[in-house]
Amino acid sequence: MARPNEVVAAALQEYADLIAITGGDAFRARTYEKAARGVAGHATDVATLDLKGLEQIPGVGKSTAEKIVEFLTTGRMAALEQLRAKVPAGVLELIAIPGLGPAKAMALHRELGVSSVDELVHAIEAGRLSGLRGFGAKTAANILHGIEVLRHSGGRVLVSAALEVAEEVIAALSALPGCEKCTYAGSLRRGRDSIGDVDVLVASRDSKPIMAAFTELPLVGEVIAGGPAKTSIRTTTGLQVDLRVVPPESWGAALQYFTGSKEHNIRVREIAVRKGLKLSEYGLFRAEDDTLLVSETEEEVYERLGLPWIAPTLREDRGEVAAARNGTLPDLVTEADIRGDLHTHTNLTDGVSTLEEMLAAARARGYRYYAVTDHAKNMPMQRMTDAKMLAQRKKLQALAEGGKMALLHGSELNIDPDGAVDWDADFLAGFDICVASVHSHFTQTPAELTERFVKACENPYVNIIGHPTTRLIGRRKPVEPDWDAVFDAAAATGTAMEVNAFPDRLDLPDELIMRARERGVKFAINTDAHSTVHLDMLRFGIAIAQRGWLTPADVINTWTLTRLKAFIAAKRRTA
Ligand code: DGT
Ligand code: CA
Ligand code: CA
Ligand code: ZN
Repeated sequence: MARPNEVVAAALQEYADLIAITGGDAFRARTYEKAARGVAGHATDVATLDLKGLEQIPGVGKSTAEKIVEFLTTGRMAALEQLRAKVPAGVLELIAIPGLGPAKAMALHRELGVSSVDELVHAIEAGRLSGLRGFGAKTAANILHGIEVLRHSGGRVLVSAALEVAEEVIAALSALPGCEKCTYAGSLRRGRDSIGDVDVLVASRDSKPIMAAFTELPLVGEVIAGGPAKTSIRTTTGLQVDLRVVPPESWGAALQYFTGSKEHNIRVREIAVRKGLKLSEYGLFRAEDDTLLVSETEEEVYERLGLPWIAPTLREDRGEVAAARNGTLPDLVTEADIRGDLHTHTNLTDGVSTLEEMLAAARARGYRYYAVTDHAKNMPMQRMTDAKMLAQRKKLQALAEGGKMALLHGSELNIDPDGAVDWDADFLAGFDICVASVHSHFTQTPAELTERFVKACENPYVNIIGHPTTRLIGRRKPVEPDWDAVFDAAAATGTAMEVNAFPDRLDLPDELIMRARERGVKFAINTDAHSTVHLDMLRFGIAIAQRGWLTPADVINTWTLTRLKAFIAAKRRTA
């Protein structure tokens, strides 16, 4: 199962949505929404907390804590069930459409009887929205666009959600007596930014009990297909999981085959054919007499083809097979190379953990340095002021005293439509490091966006462009400036591009990382953590960075503090 915190947070979020949809008190809805965020971001498993412990969670008051206890002990939340009974399931589906809030969803249901996404499309196409107050032609077009974005995700899920399911399946199957090895393959092993289905591989002499146990797992919603070699299920949340059981001696070949990508496999098979060999999920064979040569480990399979082992994150047929043959595979950046996180938040703005909690979590990861970069003042929702920023800096400097982990005081600046940022040079000069991000005006023309990013890069105090494309996977499309021009400006000015590790961002995406790297850009792999638990999302950013062929030399937060400071100082000298 998902972490109890996630399950509880989802219930509270649904409760907040239902309050809003049913026209309840907006303030109450926000209270539960805040509580959901607090619970999701809380480091302690909520199932281990009592009422008092729960009330310590940011955003959780007494009545929310009572609901959580009720939910954890009975599996139900009476208040939630009551509201659920009032709202058709399809209406909840409507608010998943980007740009359609609870109020509009409820109006559509009340006025037009719309209770599913399909019905909404029909209503728009039939022009039935035009009579509704607050639903002009532009709104209808926006809604259609939102539905398109939603559907474009094509049933793919975030890598974090897929990993959670995979880990639960693997933990259960690994505990079975006949299971010799168990791991995930497919796009999840390759670290893609979205996952179609989860592929799990088991090595065992007897597949039957493994398949049987698999179909009995609590997360199974339905069994799609079952057989001795492959069984597919759909989880209760709709994600497909394919399980293949192979004999232990075929493990390497099977893992290689089911890791893919298909395009990589085709390229590798071509090499086999040229050498008079045959490669399949069962092994590497001599073509003339079908003698099995190797298949126990992936390394053997690649070696027998005259290749070094190729990291799964590179297996996309983007030149990795040629690089392997020439001995020019990149020395990929790993989680162990990262010396510090350079984009993080606290509860001074929209984070849920305190500064002290974030620092403790960063120290526990063994970081040498750590930047606190709360939101800057031009984002009205965050209520940031100069005084608050300066007070935080003072506090940070006191906390840094004598500690082994260096602390950098920074901010996540907002790049305004013209490319300017929140503060003037004098104030900016007081920061140790600045991230600058686009948080508004996503619909500018490509030319306007290009100019905006280039100008931000030219600011001597902007060190990192945060989540550059601003995409939210499955929810918001990336912005599209002339990236080559932006990357050239970044390289020329000594501005790093972020690889934001948050699973719904993963931004820059891998193709753009490759393009930027070719133009000499440096990168920072950051979590954008809003809670202590988010610091662990670094792994997803590392996978995307590897898919972009990044080495430690390309990534400024693998560097020593001295070198990082020199990078920042060099840019400031242009001021
Ligand atoms: P996904 O699930 O859409 O995120 O992407 P994958 O790569 O996990 O694709 P999936 O689940 O259809 O198949 C897993 C792996 O199995 C795939 O990466 C390579 C291998 N595979 C599947 N079908 C074929 C095929 O027809 N030919 C070859 N060469 N490999 C295949
Ligand atoms: Ca898959
Ligand atoms: Ca599959
Ligand atoms: Zn941001």
